[in-house]
Amino acid sequence: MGGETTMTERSDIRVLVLDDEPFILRLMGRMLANMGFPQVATCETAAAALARIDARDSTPHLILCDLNMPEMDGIEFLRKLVEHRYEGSVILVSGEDVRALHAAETLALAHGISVLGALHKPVAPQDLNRLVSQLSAPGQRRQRQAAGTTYGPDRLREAIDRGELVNYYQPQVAVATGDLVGVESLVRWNHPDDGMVFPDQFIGVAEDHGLIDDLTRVVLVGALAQAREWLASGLDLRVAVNVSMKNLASLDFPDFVAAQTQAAAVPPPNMVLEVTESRLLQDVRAPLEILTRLRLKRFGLSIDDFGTGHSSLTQLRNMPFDELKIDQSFVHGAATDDTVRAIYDASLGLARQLGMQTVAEGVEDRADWDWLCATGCRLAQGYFIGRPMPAAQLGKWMQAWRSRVQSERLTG
Ligand code: G
Ligand code: G
Ligand code: MN
Repeated sequence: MGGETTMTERSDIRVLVLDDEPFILRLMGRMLANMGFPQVATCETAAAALARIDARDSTPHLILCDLNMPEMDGIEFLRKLVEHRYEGSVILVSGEDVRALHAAETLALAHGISVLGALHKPVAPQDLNRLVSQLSAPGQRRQRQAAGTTYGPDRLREAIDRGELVNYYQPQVAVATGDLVGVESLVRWNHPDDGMVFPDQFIGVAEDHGLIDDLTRVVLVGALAQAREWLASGLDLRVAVNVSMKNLASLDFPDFVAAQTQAAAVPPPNMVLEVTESRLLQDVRAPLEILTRLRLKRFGLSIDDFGTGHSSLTQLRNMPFDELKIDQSFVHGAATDDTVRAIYDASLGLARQLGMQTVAEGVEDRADWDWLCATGCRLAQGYFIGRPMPAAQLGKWMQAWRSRVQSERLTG
């Protein structure tokens, strides 16, 4: 699996186009044929499409679906797809405005449907081609999700005690100069049998079974040791560590952080704690006390995933954060998507007015980077700059990044 679908694979794929306009059906049919799909069926109504889906030997692997249709519309059709146990992929095609199209895509994903993407009419062949090229990918996605629930708290407890958790570090750079300013620590589980396990598969388990305090302490101590090593080699970097709201229930947390930071001889402002609100806070007293004490000790406090509903305006009002991380969903594509841009602008403006430092997460391409340059966001983090990596790779990454900043003229 992986890579692009080949032409021979395309000939095996049954495609169904659903649209109430016969003209669109002819157009899309021709476009798909030109892309190497010989098996294209067309339907003018959702009911006819469902009949094909129910018939074993005509069930499509890919459906291109219009949204606005008389009788059953595309939204209702998506729900019916789940009822009819459709297991193939879907591409949404519509002349509706992009926010309606985006909402429909989000809905389809929430239904658990494998959505390759949404296309605005008139459809450009290269856009369609880009989406159908992902046809081999959904299997991989499902695999990663399916592995999600297999780790019990006992095994995780062992992993923490045996030192199987390792910190990866993702660079954060200054947009104006390209200089490396710091890193975010992202924990991985180096599982002896299963390989590298990602945190979305065990952080929840740790939070639900009283292991998150020990997990965070291991990550924090590791990050501090690494920060000390970097300092010793002449690299003055901020190190950010993710902290769960559940960590902010133990009142001795600030003393622990302060003692460890002092033992590692790392200046407190070099240690940044990133906080996301994982659920509604019933009692703010403990987190408020803990964060305020940390702030008074000069640690950095960053509000993570800002704007997602987990990190709210209320939190911003109440807690003494000095940095705001704009969530990746409001960064990537900000240059071209009006909605994303509006939320990005509002977040940046808010941070400025409150005198907070800003970090944009999810900088994935050159357009995102240029957008940050133009808007004056201070720090950037994302795949365009560097992926999370083991500490040992940072030196090599720095060299490569420096030469990219020059050769690609990334800074003004
Ligand atoms: O690392 P990834 O790149 O897959 O991170 C996925 C999620 O896991 C992110 O939301 C991140 O904040 C969270 N995460 C990563 N490392 C830690 C950690 O050490 N502690 C906590 N509480 N969350 C973490
Ligand atoms: O929730 P938190 O912000 O702590 O976690 C950051 C998450 O985002 C990690 O899972 C990290 O691997 C991921 N990440 C980092 N850079 C990018 C990026 O450019 N694009 C996307 N989609 N994810 C990213
Ligand atoms: Mn984070």
